[in-house]
Amino acid sequence: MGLPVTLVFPPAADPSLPHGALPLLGAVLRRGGHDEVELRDLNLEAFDHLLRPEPLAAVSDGGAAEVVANITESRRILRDPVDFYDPAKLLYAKRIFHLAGDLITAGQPESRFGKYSYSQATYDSYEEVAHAVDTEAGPLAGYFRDVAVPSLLARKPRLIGLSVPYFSQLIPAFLLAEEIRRQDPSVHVTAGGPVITWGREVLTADARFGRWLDSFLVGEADETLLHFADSLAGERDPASVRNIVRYAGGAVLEQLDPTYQLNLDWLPAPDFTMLPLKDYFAPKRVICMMPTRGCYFNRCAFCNYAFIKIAPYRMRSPKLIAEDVASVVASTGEDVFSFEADVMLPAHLRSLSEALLERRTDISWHGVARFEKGFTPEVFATMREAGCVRLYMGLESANERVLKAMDKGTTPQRMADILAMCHTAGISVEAGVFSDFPSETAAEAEDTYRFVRDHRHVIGRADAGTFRLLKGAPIADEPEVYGITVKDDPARRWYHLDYEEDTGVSTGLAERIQRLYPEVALIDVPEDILYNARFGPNAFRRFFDGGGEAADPLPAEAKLSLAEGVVLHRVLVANSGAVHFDGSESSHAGFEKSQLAITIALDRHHSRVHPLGDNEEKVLRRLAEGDARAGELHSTVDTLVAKGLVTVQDGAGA
Ligand code: B12
Ligand code: SF4
Repeated sequence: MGLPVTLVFPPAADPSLPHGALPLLGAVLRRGGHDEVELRDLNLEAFDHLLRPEPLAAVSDGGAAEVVANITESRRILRDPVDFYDPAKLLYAKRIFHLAGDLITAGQPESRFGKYSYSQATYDSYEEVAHAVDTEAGPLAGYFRDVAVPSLLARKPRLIGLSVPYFSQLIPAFLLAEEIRRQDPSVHVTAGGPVITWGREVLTADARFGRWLDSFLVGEADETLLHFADSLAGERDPASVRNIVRYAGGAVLEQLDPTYQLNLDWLPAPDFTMLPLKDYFAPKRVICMMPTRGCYFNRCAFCNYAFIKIAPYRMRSPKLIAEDVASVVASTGEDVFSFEADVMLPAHLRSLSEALLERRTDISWHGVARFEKGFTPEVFATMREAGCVRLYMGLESANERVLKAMDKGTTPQRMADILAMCHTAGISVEAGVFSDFPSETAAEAEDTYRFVRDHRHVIGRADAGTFRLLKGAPIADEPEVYGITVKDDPARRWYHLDYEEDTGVSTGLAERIQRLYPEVALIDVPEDILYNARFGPNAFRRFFDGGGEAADPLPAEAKLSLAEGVVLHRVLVANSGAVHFDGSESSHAGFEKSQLAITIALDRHHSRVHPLGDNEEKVLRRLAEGDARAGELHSTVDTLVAKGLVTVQDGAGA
């Protein structure tokens, strides 16, 4: 019996996979005697509800006919076990999906509904959050009011817990809480997750946040949420619940315990059957589990990763992880996993692999590691044998001085060696890279660009971004060491900090690296994992690379047009992973100001994404607007014809 609890994952995040927190917290609560726990992925439900022909047609002014006409087919492709693996179809469906997200928020410049984006509002104070909730409700307002909240409340939960790992969920979480309060003020609303933990100072400084929340939990909350549910059920003294902050009677009551850490072996296996797995927008769901928590290195100057500053690095016993995997496979039939922890030691990746091999789990998995000296070809071979198909590694920079300044604890040579080892073992690598670290020069950024370009055959995907100063990162705690002046009081900022820099330049490195991996604008990490699991390392690189044969130069009179199936898009990719098409850069001045802008040509028929240089873009835009002759345009036309983006019209020409 216990307490009727509903745990909610609010929009907006990736609707292709379940986040790991709810199935774990749900299993903990059930084991603790709260049988009536329900999990609701309102992110998935919102995508499913809003990105349909009817709601889209209602907001379309006719200019978006392609989106309305193709959304049903795109939804089908994303879930289809055959068509999903056809890159041309997947690209098309993803593009329509992104455009539909833009369309549903058309006319509301402050919001964009998409994976990892919703409101652009800042949220460093109660006033800012209240302003966003009052003025930027967008399409979620009606959806929460008429559909989501009535169905949440139908079960009469006494506790609703909001899970907030992504910033793109923050304003929607407050909007949702507002609506829950309006429809039933007696339900206790709590929240947790990395974003809530990062914001604890802002949240505790102002009792008015009690407008939305009755409480929130800080840090890892598996055991503490259970204790809190017990206390609401009258089975535990509320004063004994650790790491909870409560809003009561106009006051804020903190019960923080900075020494708290959980023994990971205490946890049950996550229960993914509590979510409607078949409804996600993917033919298979990547199952996220965290075998370790925290970071054993914990030094990188720029990093404030989730909870690494709160609790130390720990690993769950490999045998138990293998049992968890086996139980998820048996109960769901899923066989692609993501062991995406904050980071894992080479020795732990090896012991996890050995446990999986011993348990004979037949899965493919993605993991995360550092460019660490403990890696050897044997470790990678064991990992590959145990199903590892992909790793995320923070490369950040390939310049010795910048790496030292970041205290990254690795070298370009070690990176090159480890990339080669992964390649030999058959493991694809996604490399995180960012530019504009304070003091970085253009020449140093150039080293990184060359490194990535020259290792493109062993880097399957690059996650390129620009430096942002984050609260809690070592560089923010010792700014003078790095030649920066922090302009904000960190206690009054939720996450980002403004700063001034003595030296350093904006290098444009991230955009240039993005051009080496144009597919990143359309293909998200979970799809990349599924493709690697199915087709082997660097799957998208192999599909998208190529281009046509060298062609003879065209006569000046040749009449040209865009090849069939080619569309051009200005794409903005934010550090958060959000993607917007054809937007005006200035309209994203808020949270996403560090976005990269490139123009891509999407060639549906040959399933390719081409990045365009300035000249190529000019020529193609001109062709898209009407016909033109080769002689009128630049010499770039020959290259574009060779790439298959431009065709010479039949019967025309010299
Ligand atoms: C797995 C993972 C992914 C996976 C899957 C994501 C998913 N939808 O599930 C993948 C690889 C796809 C992914 C991608 C990205 N991710 Co990610 N990801 C993670 C990671 C490493 C683990 C998440 C997880 O499964 N945790 C396991 C659960 C059990 O832990 P948890 O969510 O923290 O939950 C615990 C507590 O927070 C709390 N809790 C959680 N919910 C609730 C609810 C209540 C009511 C309560 C009381 C408590 C509570 O209790 C739980 C148990 O202790 C986190 C880092 C982290 N340590 O959380 C980053 C993280 C969530 N990702 C992050 C980011 C930024 C990204 C990217 C957007 C990065 C990028 N720029 O590309 C990309 C998106 C890529 C793309 N373009 O597609 C950030 C999010 C913060 C932000 N800035 O918005 C995080 C926090 C990493 C970080 N920087 O610290 N990610
Ligand atoms: S960037 Fe990775 S290795 Fe460095 S401190 Fe953060 S989590 Fe640890």
